[in-house]
Amino acid sequence: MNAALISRVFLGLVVGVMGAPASRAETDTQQVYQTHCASCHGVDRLGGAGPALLPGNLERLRRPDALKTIAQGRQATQMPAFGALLSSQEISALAEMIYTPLAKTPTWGMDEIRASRIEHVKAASLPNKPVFKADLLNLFVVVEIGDHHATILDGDKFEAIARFPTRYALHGGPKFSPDGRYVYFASRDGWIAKYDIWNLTLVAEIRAGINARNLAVSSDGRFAMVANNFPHTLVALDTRDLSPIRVIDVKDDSGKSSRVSAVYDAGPRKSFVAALKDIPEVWELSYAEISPQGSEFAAPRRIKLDDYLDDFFFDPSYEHVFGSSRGGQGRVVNLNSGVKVAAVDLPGLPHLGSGITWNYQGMPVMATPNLKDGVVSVIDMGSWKIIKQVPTLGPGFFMRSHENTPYAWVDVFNGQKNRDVIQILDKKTLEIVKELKPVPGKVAAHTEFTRDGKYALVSVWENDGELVVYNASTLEVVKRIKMNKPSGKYNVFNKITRSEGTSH
Ligand code: DHE
Repeated sequence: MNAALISRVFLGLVVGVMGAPASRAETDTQQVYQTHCASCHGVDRLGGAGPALLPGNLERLRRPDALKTIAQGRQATQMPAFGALLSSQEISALAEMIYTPLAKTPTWGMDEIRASRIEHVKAASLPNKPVFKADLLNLFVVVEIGDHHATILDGDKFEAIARFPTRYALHGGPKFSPDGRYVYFASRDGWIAKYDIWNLTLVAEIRAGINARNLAVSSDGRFAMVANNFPHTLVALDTRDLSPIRVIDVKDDSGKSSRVSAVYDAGPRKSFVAALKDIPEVWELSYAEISPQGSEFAAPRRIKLDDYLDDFFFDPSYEHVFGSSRGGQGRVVNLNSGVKVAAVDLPGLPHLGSGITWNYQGMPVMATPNLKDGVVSVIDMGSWKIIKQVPTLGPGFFMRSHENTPYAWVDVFNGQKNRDVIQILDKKTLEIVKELKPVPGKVAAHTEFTRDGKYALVSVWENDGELVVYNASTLEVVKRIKMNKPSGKYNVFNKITRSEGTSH
């Protein structure tokens, strides 16, 4: 953050605190914060080298864990232990403070976004030849959320080519440029990074929001679009150097603003499609034309709906979006006409974003795991009728398959029991045919296939975790690679070709 911005935000903080007279204890806690925390987390708690310490950004950190982190630090990060420096009362007061909203709502518009950009190296100055030997289309990017790193993995040898630090708490799938050379990451704190895989080099970073959901990269590779929870904006970036192009306020006709649940690239339509949490609309932002006036994304197309849709699945042509309202009925909307064409009653909380497709008895079907119920729903994409509810051992997050494999792999780690199991669904019979336990007693999650579909990689989602490589036909383990809470893994070929078995 630049000096002017720091002093402006600090002034805002002081005024905010003065606006509502602070108690002695609050003032003391502010002082403790400024002395020990501000240099990394920002004087304003908006983040810096360390993550933002705001209630919205900390939703996923339980308070007891926050106390523990302050007292004991975080292994393999720059977060030191304060247990010897601060009393337990001071630590509790700090924890209380970081879960309290700021007195003044912070601003994060074009000026702040532009000022945050760091160009580590000019992308064009880097050689157009990889600095290592491997099948460039069979690489994996593996996100390790235990210590906030990413690994570039050779998908033939299953060996790490590089491992590098990322921003705190990446979320959503990293996105690739169409040739697979660059990968773009988004962190929950709104940091977007561009990494050159061929040169194993971080190119640029920019903070597009204070609390982001995900990013999408256009199928022509020119633009990135960032979905923000806070502020209520979509932010368009130029992928060459991540410079910001436009900040789009997300509002309905009455001026009510909305969090953006996620944004997706609808490649065949040459547009981005955004899911909105608080207004019943779907937004489409076209990148079909290069505008000489630079007016890209100035006028999103707004499709008005009769309900909120915030989790999306697209059919392969991107003509239809199947959305769920997280608890309500699923709806299929034709993106050309903007008209709802079907309603689908799914139990629990379907995780449509993890849906996959295949051909079942001559018809294209999609299948989705369920965050709340132990079920995988298989749906005919012609009639949008449910073909089968396949019971699983518990609620799951992700499912994956590949054109060259007869099975879909389903995790079930979102419940209390059986979190160490991966279930294997036969795509022909729609029956579960096998259960795998990569490491008994340890959480198993998120599968991804090699480019040829011959091997499946599963995460053991623990700090002393591993990536377990299975032969996708025999279901035997062929290799185990130690990793620090590996979460998603992304195969370059499967992603850039939009394989039917992987999320997009
Ligand atoms: Fe995710 C993708 C939403 C919690 C790990 N998650 C996505 C996407 C959405 C989404 C909309 C698709 C965007 C994309 O890939 O570009 N996730 C949500 C939620 O609403 C939810 C339930 C609550 C929240 O706090 O945001 C949620 N997600 C989680 C987790 O708790 C997970 C398991 C751990 C974490 O890191 O936060 C998690 N989400 C992931 C991963 C992907 C993802 C690994 C990418 C999956 C992929 O294979 O493409």
